[in-house]
Amino acid sequence: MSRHLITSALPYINGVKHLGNLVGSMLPADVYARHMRLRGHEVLFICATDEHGTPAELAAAAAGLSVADYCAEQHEIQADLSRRFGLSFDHFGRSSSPQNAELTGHFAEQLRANGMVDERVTDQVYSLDDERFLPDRYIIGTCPHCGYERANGDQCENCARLLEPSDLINPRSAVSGSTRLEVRATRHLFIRQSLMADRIREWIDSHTDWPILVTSIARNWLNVGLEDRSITRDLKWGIPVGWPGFEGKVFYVWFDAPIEYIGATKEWADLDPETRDYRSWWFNATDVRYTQFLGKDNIPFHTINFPITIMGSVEPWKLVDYIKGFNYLTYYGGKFSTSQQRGVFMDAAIELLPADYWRYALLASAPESDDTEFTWESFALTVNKDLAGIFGNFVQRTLKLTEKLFGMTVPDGGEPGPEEAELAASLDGALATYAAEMDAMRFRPAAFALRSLWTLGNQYLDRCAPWHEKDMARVACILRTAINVARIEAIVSAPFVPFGCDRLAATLGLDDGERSWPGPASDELRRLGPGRSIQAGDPLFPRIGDRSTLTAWVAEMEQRFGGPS
Ligand code: B3M
Ligand code: ZN
Repeated sequence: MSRHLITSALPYINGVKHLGNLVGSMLPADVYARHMRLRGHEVLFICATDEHGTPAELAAAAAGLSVADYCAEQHEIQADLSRRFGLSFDHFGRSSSPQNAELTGHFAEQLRANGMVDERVTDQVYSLDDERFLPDRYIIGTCPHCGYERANGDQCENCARLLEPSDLINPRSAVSGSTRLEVRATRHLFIRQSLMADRIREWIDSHTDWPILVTSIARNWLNVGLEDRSITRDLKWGIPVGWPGFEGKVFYVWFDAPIEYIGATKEWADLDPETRDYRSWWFNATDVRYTQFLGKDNIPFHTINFPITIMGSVEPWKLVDYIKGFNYLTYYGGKFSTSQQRGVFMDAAIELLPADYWRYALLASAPESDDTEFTWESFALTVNKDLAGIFGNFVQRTLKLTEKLFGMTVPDGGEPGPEEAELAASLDGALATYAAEMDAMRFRPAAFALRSLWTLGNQYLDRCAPWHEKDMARVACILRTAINVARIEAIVSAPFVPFGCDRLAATLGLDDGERSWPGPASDELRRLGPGRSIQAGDPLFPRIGDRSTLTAWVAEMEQRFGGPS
């Protein structure tokens, strides 16, 4: 047994996340956490809402709430959705917590003491009517290159040219539309990233097992050269810097957000200080293996910026051991878009269909080696073929026939023969393949391996055809064996489809001790012995539509959520 710290990228607070966010970090992290627990490891699975920054302020203003109230409300909404999707965080924290403020302050102090930060005065646009400095993105005006009237201060969305706010013609505030802007000098802290470039490169090179997606993005950034970056902002909402000369300034959201991985662990520990110690997971924690899950846009912050914070502290805080990065899930080839309401968001998804359907179907085509496309049709086909047609169907056939012939008990009779020996050997092989893919966090192949394992149950039933068998002792042996296959499936499928597996476990009357990772299949196939009572259950995974209505269902979903464009 070893200790595994697992974090998912922290979902930003400004609204419900879409399926791309879910499959790109939180969901695979959950499947891995559940798998590692199942294999008997000690797991701490941490996530939190990322609550600082201008987008939170603007979303709060749009909602007519104070930022604190807005964040509190949105945190609850996201926490509730996480639960409904079965995300088994040990703690779902908030980057606005006092714990994170304290740790962020600590890291900043350490960086300063070690000569890693300095102070610089920069010119920035101040809006007199908004009474605030405006980040480049919140200054809009006419593009000097193409004449587009809503170009942002950092880039023109129309011609894609990079801009400085001073390039804009007729600049105005994106917050209020005010044109009363002026340039003011303001003091900020800069982290001297260039000092760490060689160490970061060495550290990345030392991780030869990391996905190419992760190392290639990190190396691109290193090759361009690390610039010193400001880690403070002139905002009201955020973690106050609190140093003389920095009154009214807060840390930049991307400085404190990754520190919240540690902050959230401390939040968790503070809930039960007698038994929990956050430092045992983070400080001098050489016995801990730390794995991060994140989308590709977050890779630079996790391979460069956050490690620089850690290394620059010159304290033995834990660096990540393995980064599982994901490409994008696209919606009919395009981007999921919150503003255009294109694509599927977690709240709508969970109203529509059970969490297990999303969990399995999304991971079965996880964007691991490339971007992948979500379409309603392929989603429904995956659910209907794999979950309903293979796993659910096997369980249903087994239980129905058992009920009909023997009542709701595991039937007595017949010793296992060559068919059962062959089944056991196939199961051992399939379990080993599945476990290896899960250990390696290769989720698409893992889903494929799981489906192959499910198929073995169906093949066994088809081959033995208990419905044609005259010898009732033989029928009893077949159904008893099949019930035990269902038990194995209920155990090992739980990381993907936890809700269905809980229902199946209840149907089979399994207690927790009977839900641990299976040993050799020849033993496991005898675990639920004759006479034990089981319950009838509803179909585990009802199909989406039937053959005649599926096309109409797909059309309806495309109509409602946007479809091929
Ligand atoms: N909140 C993801 C995003 O909003 C960002 C991740 C933070 S991880 C420390 O794109
Ligand atoms: Zn332009």
